[in-house]
Amino acid sequence: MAAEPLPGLVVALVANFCWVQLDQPGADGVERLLCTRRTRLGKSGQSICVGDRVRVDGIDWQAGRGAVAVLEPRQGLLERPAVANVTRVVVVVALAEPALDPMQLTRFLLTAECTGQPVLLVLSKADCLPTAEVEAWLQRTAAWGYPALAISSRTGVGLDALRQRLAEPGIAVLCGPSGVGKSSVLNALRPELGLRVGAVSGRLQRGRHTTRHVELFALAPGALVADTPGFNRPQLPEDPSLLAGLFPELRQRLEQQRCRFSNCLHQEDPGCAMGRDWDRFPLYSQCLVDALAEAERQDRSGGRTDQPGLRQRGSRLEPRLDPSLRQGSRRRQRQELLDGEP
Ligand SMILES: Nc1nc2c(ncn2[C@@H]2O[C@H](COP(=O)(O)OP(=O)(O)OP(=O)(O)O)[C@@H](O)[C@H]2O)c(=O)[nH]1
Ligand SMILES: [Mg+2]
Ligand SMILES: [Zn+2]
Repeated sequence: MAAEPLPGLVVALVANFCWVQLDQPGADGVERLLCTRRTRLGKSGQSICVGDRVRVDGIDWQAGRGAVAVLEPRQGLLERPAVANVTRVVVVVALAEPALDPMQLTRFLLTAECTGQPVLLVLSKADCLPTAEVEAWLQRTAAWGYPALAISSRTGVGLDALRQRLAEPGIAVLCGPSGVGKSSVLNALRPELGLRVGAVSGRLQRGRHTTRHVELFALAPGALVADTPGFNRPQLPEDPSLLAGLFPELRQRLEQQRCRFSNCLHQEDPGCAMGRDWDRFPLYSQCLVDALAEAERQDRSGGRTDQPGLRQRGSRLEPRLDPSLRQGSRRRQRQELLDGEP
């Protein structure tokens, strides 16, 4: 009997299988099926992610098994941790144990911004830091454009506010370094989940990579939250010229005021509307240098074909100028003669 494939949501991946939560329970109230992937999905080059909408057929209700027959188009993708159809990215970093590292936090915020979805910043383990220091971090990150929530899974501080945000319909993803308390906060919000948590250890109080898989949990009707494995160093976007658009404070300033050159990289260039008088300027500059170095490395290994339109000079990046634009800047021409560059 060839029934219509049934719609559902991929809630977890396990080796070559995935767990699919059916939109409508089937025979005997079965809600979840362990599914194999059909080869034709593989041939079209598409790999299934948690958060994907799929259709399942070949169902054996008694064994609770089926096969993914159709992968529906995606709205958006968080690349790492891989989650499809994300509607909110919740970046979680600890205020202490492990200590908050502004560069690491910035890299997480950048991957979150890449999705184009709303980003919520959560500062965890508020019980580990004096209130004044927590307040200072809240003010600092608010100036970056992130009105953050300070929470503690231990004392319960901030959990009601977070619960409210996570109860909005859609798919929210908790992401951040290992050991910051992502699984702990889900346990605090829904104790029956009983997720595994692991103590931090070592001089840097690093986490132990306790969570191994991405998994979606329901916090309210229609509101799903993904717990994800922590990691330390998110990749930067492939195209370095996209970086500026991923810093909300830069984005906001540039909406009001324009730089002299439309391809300005905001590195203290003359006529730059941003200048250097903003907190994350050094972090932004470092990201730009790192992103370019990565792009060049990819270029050399033949990993990419597009040119980012930037070049490195010492520790600075400059746009590769269109020759017609170059004539506009005598100073730059002179400088280039001095540098021995074309
Ligand atoms: N003091 C304090 N400790 C906390 C808090 N939340 C979590 N912890 C502790 O931090 C450690 C790590 O917690 P986890 O929830 O496993 O962290 P995680 O972010 O899920 O880590 P990974 O799964 O490795 O990515 C555990 O020992 C928790 O008890 C908190 O609010 N305050
Ligand atoms: Mg965890
Ligand atoms: Zn500028």
